[in-house]
Amino acid sequence: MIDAPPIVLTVAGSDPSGGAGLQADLKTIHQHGGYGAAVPTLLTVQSTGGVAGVELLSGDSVAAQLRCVLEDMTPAAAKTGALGSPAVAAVLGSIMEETRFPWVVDPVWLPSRGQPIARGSIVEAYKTTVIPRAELVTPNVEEASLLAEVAIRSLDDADEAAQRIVALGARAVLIKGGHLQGPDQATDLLRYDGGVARLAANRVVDGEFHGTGCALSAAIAARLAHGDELVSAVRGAKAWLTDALAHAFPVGKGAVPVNHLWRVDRKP
Ligand code: PXL
Repeated sequence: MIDAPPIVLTVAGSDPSGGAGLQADLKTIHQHGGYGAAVPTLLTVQSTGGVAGVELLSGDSVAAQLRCVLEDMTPAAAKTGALGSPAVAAVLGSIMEETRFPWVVDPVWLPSRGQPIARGSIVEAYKTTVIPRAELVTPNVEEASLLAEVAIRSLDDADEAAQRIVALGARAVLIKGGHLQGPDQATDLLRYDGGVARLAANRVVDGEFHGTGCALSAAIAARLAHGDELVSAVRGAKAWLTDALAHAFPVGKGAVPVNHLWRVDRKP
């Protein structure tokens, strides 16, 4: 027998077309040299054309899956994707409290195409349950704006929103993909440990892509699992995602998924 690679857990929804959700997370974790464990929270009916239906799992089901896996193995890091309901957010939040490894929380409730993938007061649930226990939260501008209750039109607004999300208890926040300095310039804003970093966003790669948020948060979790510091995990994951988008290929009639199998250049 050989030594196990770091275990990376994803708690997320299923995307049967393989571009987003836990399918994307598992491919990303594997590609980063981790062992992926995956707890589904919901099933989508989905193609590359978008989400056509959603079936949520209960809080009890997600809690039972998580407890069973966590009694057996200890992840080095975890990420969350779509949770689907305040009930799932609540059980996840209390289980996160019992763990000692870092959690990357990617807040997800609206896919770019198709139906919402959450019901009930999901924004409030994120704020009170999982965000306070997160190592890193990775909202896009719209999600950050709802979580922080701040209209975001500038990088200063984004920083205000990030500080409010940190005030909820998260250690760090990455606000992604804002075109806050004009259409040609995109900057991601990372607030952590009282500091702020403005990260040049991914070089714009032409195309309509699917699953970028899932791949980014899974890549960050995998890098944390390997022992990377937060800022270098974020920078490394962004660089990998840019290349994975530049080397994406169509698989269906709709949006093009991230090329999760793109090679990882990880400097330890
Ligand atoms: O990309 C966000 C996302 C996350 N998780 C699942 C999804 C989507 C978007 O469609 O379906 C399961």
